[in-house]
Amino acid sequence: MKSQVRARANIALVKYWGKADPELNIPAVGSISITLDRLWSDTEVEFDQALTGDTLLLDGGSRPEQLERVSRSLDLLRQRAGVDTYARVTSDNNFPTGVGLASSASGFAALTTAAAHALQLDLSPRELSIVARQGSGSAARSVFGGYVEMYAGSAADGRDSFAEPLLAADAWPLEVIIAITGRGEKKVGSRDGMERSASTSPYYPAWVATSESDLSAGRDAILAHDFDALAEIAEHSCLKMHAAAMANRPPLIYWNPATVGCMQAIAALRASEVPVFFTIDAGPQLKAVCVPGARDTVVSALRDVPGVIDVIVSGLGPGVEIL
Ligand code: 2P0
Repeated sequence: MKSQVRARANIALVKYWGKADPELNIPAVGSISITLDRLWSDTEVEFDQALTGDTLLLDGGSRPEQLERVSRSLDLLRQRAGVDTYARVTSDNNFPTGVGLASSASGFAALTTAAAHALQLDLSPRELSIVARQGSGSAARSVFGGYVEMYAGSAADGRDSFAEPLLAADAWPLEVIIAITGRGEKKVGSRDGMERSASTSPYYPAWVATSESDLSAGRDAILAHDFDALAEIAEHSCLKMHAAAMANRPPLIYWNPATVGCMQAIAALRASEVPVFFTIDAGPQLKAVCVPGARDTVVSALRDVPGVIDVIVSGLGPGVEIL
């Protein structure tokens, strides 16, 4: 009744922002991501009849505010297995939590896979993705490695809202350089931020209305290994998502001055024909995506931006692994 799983973080190149069904956590738009090899969550789940409730140890500390969400994911799998035993969950991230580095993606993908394995449920990767989605939308993508597409789906019960592989990591081995520009946990999480966009941002309807064409452009660029086309659509999707959030009431700005400095550094590199583009999630870190030959140039340009605290380099990685 015990299993340990490693799941990697992913970053979206065509972004998820907004929900069609907050209860079942069905996204309003599809998304396309890459799974990273250097950022992961190692999560152990042990079902134990001696427990009187689920317990959670995250990065060595108890996080009572996260426990309810974890228990809800465990409940989905307990129902399938027909058991009501509580579980001890221990999860460690090898990167900072809650700063816009997709810890909920790797965390819920690892939690779902470990719990299903511990309960000896024989779920397909697609079923795992559906269950992971209900913990965190982006977690549905971290079940898989390489380039991944998440479908919003249209079924009311969410059965067609899952991720699947689009292209293997080694078919087009891009690299990601993450510029850390702030270490504090964000004040407004993506869940609250996207719900506020849906209810208050005048740009949210346009965000949803243009998502299908962005997904199609992103998918085509990846399948054709067309770096310039991917750069264009990824930066557009990122800036459009942030524009929608900035127009929330109250406004939501995830960037700091160093985030903008990094964006300008990446724009300057691309103007001098270095194959690199940026994306930014619900936090101040900038993620630069480049071809392997441009890595050192990009690392050094980002290190020179005032306010950059650290730089993490990653390749593309695999999906969930049972340890
Ligand atoms: C993404 N983000 O596509 C977008 C871009 C953040 C910005 O997916 O509410 O933590 O748990 O489904 O998955 C982060 O949102 O949100 C996210 P929930 P999640 O990567």
